[in-house]
Amino acid sequence: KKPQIGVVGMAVMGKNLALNIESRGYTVAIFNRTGSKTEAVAKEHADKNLVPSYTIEDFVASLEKPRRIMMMVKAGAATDAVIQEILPLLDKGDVLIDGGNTFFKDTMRRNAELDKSGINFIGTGVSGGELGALQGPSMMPGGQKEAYDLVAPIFEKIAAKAKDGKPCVTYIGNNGAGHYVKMIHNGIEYGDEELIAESYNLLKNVVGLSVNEIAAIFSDWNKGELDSYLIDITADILTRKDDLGSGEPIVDKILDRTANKGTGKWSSSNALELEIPQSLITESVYARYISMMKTERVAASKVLPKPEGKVSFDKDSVVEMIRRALYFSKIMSYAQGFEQMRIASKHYDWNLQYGEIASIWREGCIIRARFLQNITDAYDKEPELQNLLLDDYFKDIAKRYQEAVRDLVGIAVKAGVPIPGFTSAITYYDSYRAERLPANIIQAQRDFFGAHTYERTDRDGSFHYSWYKEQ
Ligand code: NBP
Repeated sequence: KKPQIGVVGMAVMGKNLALNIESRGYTVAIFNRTGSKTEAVAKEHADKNLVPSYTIEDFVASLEKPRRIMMMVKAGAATDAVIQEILPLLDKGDVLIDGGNTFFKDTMRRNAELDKSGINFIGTGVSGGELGALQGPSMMPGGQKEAYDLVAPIFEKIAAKAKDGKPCVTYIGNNGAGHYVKMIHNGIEYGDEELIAESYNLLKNVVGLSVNEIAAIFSDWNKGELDSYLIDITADILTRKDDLGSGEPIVDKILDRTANKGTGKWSSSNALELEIPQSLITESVYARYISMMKTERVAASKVLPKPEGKVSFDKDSVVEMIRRALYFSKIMSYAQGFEQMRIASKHYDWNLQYGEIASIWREGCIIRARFLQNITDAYDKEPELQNLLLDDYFKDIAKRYQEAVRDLVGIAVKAGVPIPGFTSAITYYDSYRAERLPANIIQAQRDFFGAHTYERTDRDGSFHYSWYKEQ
């Protein structure tokens, strides 16, 4: 039987995705630039319906038509190189899929270029890491709708399934929409990770709890509204001991520097480009950057004074205060992420379905969490919802939890512990709900020094004040 789909790229993601597809009853063609990798996969899984090829020509020729080819190669130049090699071998109506972590504008460009030759191009976000690829990722495909329909049966089989049985994949929109939504997913992931790290820092260095005690707290939090993959693995991480034998928790041995692959930065730059407030993700990106300045921080820690006053708080209530602040701040982060998608959807003409997007993140991906159901419910109730905070459920959480965030921010600032995520969350909340911001002063300044004119509260039009005229 001819393979119904082919996978290019036999590194961990491509291999696991090919095995996942095969396990759902398909025959899968496999190819990798370095043939030995293809050979190793074929040998290791000789009992499976995998068809290895060692030239790109053989690989393309082996496939059922219209061909479905999924690329799982390094994003960027490698993806362009593979497209250039494959393109002359394809026929009109074939579907080329890029499952890499590609920048959405590259996908828009490739989609438009390939469309000229009648080749369909789908850019799909794939989240869930290597285990997700093998067992069921969350997938965010964008491109020609009719091309998506050709791969939908396969994608729906290989994707993770939510508790209601729905596959965690849905058509996102034209050209780069899928990779855009994956980019926002990754930005949100940065925010979630940062908020969890800040909570750990406060529990450890302000409350003074042990790593074991913090593990138990996270584990407990995971039973309630914070129930999510990232809280769950953090609880697990905190229970692990050093594998090099010191007997200490492994987290105490891990250096406090976090690199990044750039997807958080993409979300933030796009927010700046479209002029959308995206402070929590952006602060999370900055937090990673400042973490990388370890040598400078160590030197500064020796010369810059720390706060002198003592912080006082009620030990019994502070853990619940942190839990509330974490949930409140997570909601602010998602409110910003969905706001960004709403504005981008108009800007790039995608018609994104926000409830559907939240629903395909419920399982399979790194940000999977119980509260995504609340987001889906909010958009089911009101598809044109301006901001998540205006939904009754989220409004009620904000009402009940805001005090905890305010108290916690006070404690942390007094203690001198950085909380860029929590502070940006409460600042966003207070800015978004502010009837009047001090932007009148900025307008006046701009009109004063640059004659940029100003708008008035009591009549339409633009005005210029004679700042230099004697009163
Ligand atoms: P890598 O991102 O490490 O890429 C390695 C693959 O790219 C190999 O198959 C390699 O072939 C191929 N490749 C390169 Br590099 N340059 C090439 C070229 N010029 N022509 C043809 N092939 C080329 O693999 P990965 O970690 O499996 O990830 C694959 C994609 O999935 C990436 O875009 C990644 O960002 C994305 N992703 C990864 C994860 C994850 O958890 N790892 C999660 C979600 C998405 P070779 O063997 O001949 O060098």
